[in-house]
Amino acid sequence: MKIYFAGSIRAGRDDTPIYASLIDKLKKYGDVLTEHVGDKTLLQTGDDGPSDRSIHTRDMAWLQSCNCVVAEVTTPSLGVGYELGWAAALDKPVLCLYRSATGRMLSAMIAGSPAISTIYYSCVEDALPFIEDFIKRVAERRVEASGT
Ligand code: 6K6
Repeated sequence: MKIYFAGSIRAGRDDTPIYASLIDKLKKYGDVLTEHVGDKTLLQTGDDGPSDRSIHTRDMAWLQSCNCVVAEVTTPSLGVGYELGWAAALDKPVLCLYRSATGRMLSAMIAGSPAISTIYYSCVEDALPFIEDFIKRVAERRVEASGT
């Protein structure tokens, strides 16, 4: 199972510990292609990595090859929104995780998308049963698609 995890980078890194914890849990189910999203050394302003074009090319290839997308969307991010739009267009199963306690409201384009499942949670432990259920449904869909 190839899992694409999405979370804010240039839109702010305050939630990095939550991304790291979610990625750690997701690794139980397969390969997380975007483990770097939870890397606390990857800073919002960091510009010493690959070019933006190569980041886009690599991430789009991962998005196309993945079996599902899990996104932490509490910090609103243009890059994550872009990835979610592509994931929906590519017919990837998508799970969004949103911490409603922040007082902000999630974009209607995410919360209202029929192609995206959204769960509202307060801590990672609360989200785990929903993640497990989502991954189980993705695995079942893969089995059905392979005809076995
Ligand atoms: C590193 C430090 C500052 O900017 C960078 C760029 N590095 C990136 N490396 C890998 N993936 C990235 C990078 N920038 C954006 N992404 C992708 O977009 C990730 O998959 C995230 O899910 C999403 C974050 O978008 P922004 O708009 O918050 O950066």
